[in-house]
Amino acid sequence: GADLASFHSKMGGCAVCHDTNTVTAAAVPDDERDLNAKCNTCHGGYKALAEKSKNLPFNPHASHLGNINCTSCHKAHEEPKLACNDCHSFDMKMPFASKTDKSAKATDARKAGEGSWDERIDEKALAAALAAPARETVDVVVIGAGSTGYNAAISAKRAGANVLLLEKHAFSGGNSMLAAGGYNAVGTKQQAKKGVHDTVESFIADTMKGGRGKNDPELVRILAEESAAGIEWLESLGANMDDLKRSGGAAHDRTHRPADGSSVGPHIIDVLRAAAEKEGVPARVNSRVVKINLDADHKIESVIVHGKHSGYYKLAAKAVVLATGGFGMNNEMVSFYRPTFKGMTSSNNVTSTGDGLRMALDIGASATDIDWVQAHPTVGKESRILISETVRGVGAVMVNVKGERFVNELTTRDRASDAILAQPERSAWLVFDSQLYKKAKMVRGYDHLGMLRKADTVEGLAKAMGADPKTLEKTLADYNAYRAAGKDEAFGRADMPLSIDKAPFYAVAVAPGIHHTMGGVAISTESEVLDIQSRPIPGLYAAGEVTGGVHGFNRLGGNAVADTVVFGRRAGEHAAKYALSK
Ligand code: MEZ
Repeated sequence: GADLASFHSKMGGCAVCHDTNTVTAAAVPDDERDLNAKCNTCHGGYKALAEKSKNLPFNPHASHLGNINCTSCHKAHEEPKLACNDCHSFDMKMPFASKTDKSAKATDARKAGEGSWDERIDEKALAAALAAPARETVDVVVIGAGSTGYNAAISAKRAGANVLLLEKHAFSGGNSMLAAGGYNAVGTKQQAKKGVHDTVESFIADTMKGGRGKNDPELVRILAEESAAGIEWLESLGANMDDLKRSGGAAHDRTHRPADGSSVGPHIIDVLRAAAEKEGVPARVNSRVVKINLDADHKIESVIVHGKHSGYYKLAAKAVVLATGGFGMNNEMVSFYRPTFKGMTSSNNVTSTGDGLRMALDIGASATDIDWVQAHPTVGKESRILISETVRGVGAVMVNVKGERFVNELTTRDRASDAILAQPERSAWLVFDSQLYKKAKMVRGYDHLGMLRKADTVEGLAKAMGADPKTLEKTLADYNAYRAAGKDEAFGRADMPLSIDKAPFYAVAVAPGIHHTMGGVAISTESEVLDIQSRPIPGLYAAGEVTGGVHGFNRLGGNAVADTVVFGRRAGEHAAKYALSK
């Protein structure tokens, strides 16, 4: 058939791509790095490819996914897969798509909110792997290569452990890859430079208030106290977190982001991928953990991995760190735990399916706050693209279909989402002008994706939105006047950084979408996973969105990335300490 493998084999057989001694599928490592290196030998690296494809309508080699394996999309023996279409719907013909399925869109586009990761388990192969001896042994296995997993793995390695980082997807990054906003931290040099008088107590108070007081106060204190050290750690690995802004529910500017205005998630994932590589932390992709095994004393003994090429195998480990993220893309779990959100779109990566949570519950972990699911108020209407809180933070207002503001744009997400869902059309518009367009780089991305309406006058914009021009003109005039007077008389918005009066004017349609699952496994302050009697399961650690307790009823914007770094590092360090003591 006309696939990539047949094309290459005409140039000299299987050895063109595979080492001659590893031509069988079973001998191909799941991380496909050697294959990728072969691609690069002939085609150049990622940057060279981005240059070559720069004239395509969307440059697939310059996406926020960063430097991923070529084989993530160009699948030699299978149909190609445009990874972008996990979230987008680009109608782009991939080389070597079959005759019946010319566009990658048809293969990959997923309907809004349709958790579609195939997690079926081959029970026979699983039983065989369980019965067989371990194929490999390490001190610490970290499951999930998002920000939490990378932070845990690098920390465990630095603590002296032999570590393996496993990722079920074809490339690492997880949900962190989609984090747009920033990282909340208090006591940083960035805050000092800007003259922000923030305190740990204020961070804690905001987080507890945002979480409706349901958070675990000890975990919140750790998040706040270690937040600045987390920024320094990322900087020491090569990150830039120099831009500072305010997110919803925060009393101070404490959300740190890259100075060039780019999204925080792809930036830190790039940095963490490179750091892991440099420090010798192997990140094995295409490797899904399907089961965690305890020994007779209820201690961690091993995991069963389903490798794309290597099949089911046992990996012995003294400690496991769960860094598998939440379940926002698993419709079944969302419908069960939060029935009112059934079928709602989601801003999450396709990897957020709750598999880590289910594996932990299967071995006796206790769940906490499990029914608390967050809808982000501003996901692009009828899409899966998050319109970052940064857009409101930097200065956009939110109006209904008539063109009227109806909520404080910087209130907490649950309140903003409820306010939108109370509008008859259950959606809203974010409105801003050319000043914001220049300041918030991500907005240019939304423009590139065709999500913005644009006009030279407010009247023209209102018409493009289907709103009443006079109403929208009055709304913006009132807002600009409140800003000039330093007081939002209508909704008490505290921070109004920009006026909205410099043409051209823009609007983007938004509606709430599932964004974060606050509940998860219960953990101790040392990131140990607790059983139903609140005792640690020896050797099992967890951090990030798979855990519950840090965010309470509602997570504040910017606290998730902080969570991944602060608790990811803690989980890695404690797991290594435990493993090395055994
Ligand atoms: O922390 C988040 O979820 C966040 C800041 C999201 C966003 O709107 O950008």
